Amino acid sequence: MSAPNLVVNSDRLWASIQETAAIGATPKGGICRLALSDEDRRVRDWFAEACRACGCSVSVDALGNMFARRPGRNPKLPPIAIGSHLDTQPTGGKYDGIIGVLAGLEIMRLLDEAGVETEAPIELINWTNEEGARFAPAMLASGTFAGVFTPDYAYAREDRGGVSFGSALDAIGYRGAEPIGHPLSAHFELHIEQGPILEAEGRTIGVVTGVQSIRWYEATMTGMDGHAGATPMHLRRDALLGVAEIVRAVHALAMRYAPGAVGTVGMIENRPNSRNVVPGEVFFTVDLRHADDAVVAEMDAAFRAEAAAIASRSGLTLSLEETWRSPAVHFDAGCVAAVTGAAERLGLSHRPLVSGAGHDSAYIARVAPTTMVFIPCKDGLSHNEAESATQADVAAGANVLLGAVLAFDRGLGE
Ligand code: HGY
Ligand code: MN
Ligand code: MN
Repeated sequence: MSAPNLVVNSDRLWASIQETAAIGATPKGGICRLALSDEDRRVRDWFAEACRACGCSVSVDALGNMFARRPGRNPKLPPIAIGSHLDTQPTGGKYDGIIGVLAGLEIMRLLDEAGVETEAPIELINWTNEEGARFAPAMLASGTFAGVFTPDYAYAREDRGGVSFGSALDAIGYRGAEPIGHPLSAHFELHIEQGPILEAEGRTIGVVTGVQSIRWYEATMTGMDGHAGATPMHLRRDALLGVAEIVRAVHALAMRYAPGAVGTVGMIENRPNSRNVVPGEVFFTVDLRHADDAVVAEMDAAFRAEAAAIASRSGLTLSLEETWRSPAVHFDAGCVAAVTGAAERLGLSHRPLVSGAGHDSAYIARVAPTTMVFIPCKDGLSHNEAESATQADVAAGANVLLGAVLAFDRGLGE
């Protein structure tokens, strides 16, 4: 049966978002569901059961990526994928990644109820470790699926407690039997914008044309531990003072390339972190981004020079390593057109957007025609427990996702 004018069940989708938000809920109304944690295991178990309950077969690959597949008329066609992630930041919100997976679940439920037969199989994917909060880099499992990383590299990533990705995957029982990587006809992802543009312009849908360029660094600044009371100021080699200067330098660098550039020092581990010891060693991270790879390369060179100068004039030693580079991504014009057409058919206000945040789609775009659908989030806030979106916008995004997937599917059948 072809797809009549299907509309997602907004209340059911909203209820699933609120139900899963209880897994890893934080007192401030957010979620802490770090990749491969026990909370991640619990939401994965919930997800697998919900997918099976609406007629999907569920498989797991060797990196824990979960695939819920609904058969189509033509089994020779690779599945059209709807993907995103269920892992969160330590103080994450209820919508980042989650609405992409649960809107896909709602679409599976709807197609099952309506007895719709698509041309291609439809495959709903929960990508492991999108956030990179516990195991760097971000998008590690989708990147391995796309051939960017090797499985051994992924398994060897360690969290700050020295636990490896591979051992954490085994600990939650999600090292699946499926090989990593299989053909996809397309990949569509619904996500909150995580920025202020759609809300500021009063638009409901962002038609995502690409993802900006990202570079991550890990660094250690080394000085000398000293007594906070007995060490005169001119004799100190205060590693934290040096890092404080680097924090300001990263901010100033991004401001020089603003408004398109951003720069963040997100992690700082101060050692020995004792109130009466001059810090002798500080671990920290840097995240630089811009839509243009060439600008990020310029920022990289400037950052390295300024950080080295700060260390040298402060009598400190800096070790700096680039740990991740995700080049700017341009999404598939056919997929972008499918999203634009779906938004227009639904009479929803929309505009093209380049994503400031990284997403699994950025890597899957290397192996399948890919694009994303954005909806607004309140005040553009994300990676924050106060992250919020409206039920109406989530439903609108899910209906655009549905319309784009079905339009792409019809195209495969022609
Ligand atoms: O880092 C990012 O942009 C994404 O949230 N993982
Ligand atoms: Mn996300
Ligand atoms: Mn995120």
